[in-house]
Amino acid sequence: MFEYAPAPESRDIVDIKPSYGLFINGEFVDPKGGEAFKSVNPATEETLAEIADASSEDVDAAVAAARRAYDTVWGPMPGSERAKYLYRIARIIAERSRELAVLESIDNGKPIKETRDVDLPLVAAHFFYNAGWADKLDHAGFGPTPRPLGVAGQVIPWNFPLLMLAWKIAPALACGNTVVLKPAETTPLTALAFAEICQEADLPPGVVNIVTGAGETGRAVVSHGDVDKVAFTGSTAVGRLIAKAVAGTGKRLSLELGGKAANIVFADAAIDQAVEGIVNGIFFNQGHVCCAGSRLLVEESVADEVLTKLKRRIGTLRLGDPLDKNTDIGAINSAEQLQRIRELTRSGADEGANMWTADCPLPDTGYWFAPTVFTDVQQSHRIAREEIFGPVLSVLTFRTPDEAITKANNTPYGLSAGVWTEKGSRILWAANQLKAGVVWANTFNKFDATSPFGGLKESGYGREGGRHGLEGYLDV
Ligand code: TXE
Repeated sequence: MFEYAPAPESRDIVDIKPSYGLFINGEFVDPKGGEAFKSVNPATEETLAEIADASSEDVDAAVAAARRAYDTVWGPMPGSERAKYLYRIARIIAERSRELAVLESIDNGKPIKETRDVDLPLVAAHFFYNAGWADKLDHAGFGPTPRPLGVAGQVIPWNFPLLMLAWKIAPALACGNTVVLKPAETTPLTALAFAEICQEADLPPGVVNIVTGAGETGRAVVSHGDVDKVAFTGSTAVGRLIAKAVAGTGKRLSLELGGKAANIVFADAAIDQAVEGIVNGIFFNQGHVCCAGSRLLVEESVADEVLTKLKRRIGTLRLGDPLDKNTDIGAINSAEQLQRIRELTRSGADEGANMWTADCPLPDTGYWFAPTVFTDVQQSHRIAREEIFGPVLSVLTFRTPDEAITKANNTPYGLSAGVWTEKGSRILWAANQLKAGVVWANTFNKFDATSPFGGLKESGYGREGGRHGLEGYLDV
């Protein structure tokens, strides 16, 4: 570990209330059953706030508010008017981004460096970008008279809480839909801050409704009879349940599920650059990333060099207080997720892979996991097949480009992949061979509001972001 002077971001700039209600029809209301759960800071295990636990009755009220707003205000509103609200929301997010970044880091455990430089700029960008579409839908080749779908029921995960909200809400509103969104139970605070932003922007009541709760609340949202479109990001297991619940109902569905991305390093790659990309690919956001480069496929002739440099680089990563601006690796989001990571990591060692862990002290309280690299990994090992969703890299080698592609595609998932090579022709060849929704070349984990993102195979279907992201919220 490096010695360094801590540079903590101020926690005082956020105002966390002791308890939060549900955001329905433009105001915060108590849940009908009076139930609540706690949101916990994963870096300290302190309770941050009591959060309302929405029952199916509360979800009914939220959907009714969304329907009313759709029928009377938002659906009939000209796109140019909707755009003004979205621009206003985008501007408020940009103005409050420091505060929102701190709140996200406290609730999620991710480093402030990431919430400040990645999450929040992208959140604002998605609102600005989609605001720009709202008045152009009739003239942009979507087909004759594009129309909104109605009420969208959206369920999101905890790894990028506010960014997943932006991916879902911004295009839905731009197209004229209204929304009932359920944030993940471990990270509700920035969605509730977003509800306040909707109030600040004078968004008409009912256009956005936020219902907090766990899987039961999510189930009530996606199976509600008056929801026209379901959008889900989360585990493949829950994605399957939702696909079954929606089957035969006529609802539109988009699913963004798990991944097990291959990050392929060819011998001719710029190795130092590739090492940075491998680190970013798997340790960004503690590896809580659906498109994380969790399988490193490295050409045998450079494997030793890559691994030596990689371990040296990992040794310089700073793990600790998410609010410290020097921190590279923050806290694992929950005790449950830490348990999952530990269990899968144990299986790697049990199945015969060689485990290396960075020599970095872990704080005494909170949920932490040191950066870990497995070598001698076989394709049949669970750590090569299952999504770990933590800072754990599985390394496999290959000898020929064909072998690299075969191994990369040997997974039920198909969300993303990376290719490191100085040969342009090989990049294009590999991009065509890889069964993945996104293929990065000489970079990894790059996101942009203008680009579509989404998976193949068990990683789901539908695209979010870019022009394609709007198609999921339009009918023609
Ligand atoms: O996900 P869940 P969990 C993967 C990752 C992780 C694993 C488990 O591998 O280790 O999933 O994480 C809501 N009907 N990903 O348990 O349960 C839930 O309340 C409707 C990958 O946290 O899928 C939350 O809001 N909704 C992933 C959301 O679904 C339901 C991101 C996601 O939780 C529901 C997260 C139900 N029956 C986890 N049950 C990615 N693709 O980025 C739960 N939910």
